[in-house]
Amino acid sequence: MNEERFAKIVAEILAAQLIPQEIPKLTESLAVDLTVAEAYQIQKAVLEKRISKGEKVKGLKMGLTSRAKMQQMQVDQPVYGKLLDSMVSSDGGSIALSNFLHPKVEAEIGFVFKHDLFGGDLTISEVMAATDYIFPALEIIDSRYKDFNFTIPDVIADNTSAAGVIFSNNSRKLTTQDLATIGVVLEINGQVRETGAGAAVLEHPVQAIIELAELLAKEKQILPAGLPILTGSITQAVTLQAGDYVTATFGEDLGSVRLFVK
Ligand code: OOG
Ligand code: MG
Repeated sequence: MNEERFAKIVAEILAAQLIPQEIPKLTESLAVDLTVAEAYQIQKAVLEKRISKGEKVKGLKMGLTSRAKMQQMQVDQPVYGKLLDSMVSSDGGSIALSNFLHPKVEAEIGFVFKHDLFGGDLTISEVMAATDYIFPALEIIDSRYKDFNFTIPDVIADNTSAAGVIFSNNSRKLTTQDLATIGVVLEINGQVRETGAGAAVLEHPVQAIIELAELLAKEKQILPAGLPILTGSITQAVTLQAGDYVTATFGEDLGSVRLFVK
C-alpha cells in the first residue's frame, strides 16, 4: 500500500475513534485487499497518534478468542489490541451511552504478570508461574464500522473495537485451581443474559496469553510485567442500553465486576 493511502486510512480511523463516528469498513471502501499485517500497521500508527497526543497504554487485549464471539461476529481468528487510559472506568462506576456508537459489553478474565513474557513457544505452566494475579473485567467494545460489521483486517485496524474497560479491584492469585472451569454469569438489571466457563476461551484462558505473546513476538514486542491483559470474551457480547446495570460474577472466588450505563 502506498504511503499516501496508508496515511489517509490512519487519519480516517483516528477520527472515527475520537469523534466517535461510524465509517464504512475498509475492506469495502478500499479498492485493494487489506492484509492482517497491514491492518496491524494501521492499528499501530493510529495508537501512536493517540499516544503522541497524551493518551497512555493501560492494558492489552486479546479478542475473538471464544467460539461464541467468533460465531457472533462471523470471523475465524483471535486478534489483539491496546487499552488506553481514556477507556478505563472504575469498578461500580458509570459510562455515558452518548459517548459511544453502539456499545456491547463482554465479561473477561484478566491477568497481571510479575515477569515479562516473550516468545512463540511458551507453555501453560510457564505462563502460570509468571502470573502475579488474575482479576475479573468488563470490556466495552464499540466498532467504528457501520452496523458493527467487519472482517478480521478491518477490526484489527480499528484496534479490535476497544472503547471501554473496567478492571475489577477483586483479584486473586492463580492457584492450581483450573481456570478452564471458572464459571461466569453476566447479568443486566438482575437478569441473566449470558453464562460461560473459562474453557470457552481457546480451551484455556492461558492459551490466549500464549497466543498474544506469540503475536507480539512477531513484532519483537514483549508482554510486559505489571500491565493488565484481557483474554477475550467468554460469551457473546451483549448490547448496552441507557439505564443498564451490568454485573459479571465469576466462580472460584474470583469475584465480580460492575458497571452502570447512564
Ligand atoms: C472485536 C473485539 C472482540 C473479545 O473479547 O472477543 C473482543 C469485536 O467483536 O468487535 O474484544
Ligand atoms: Mg474483549
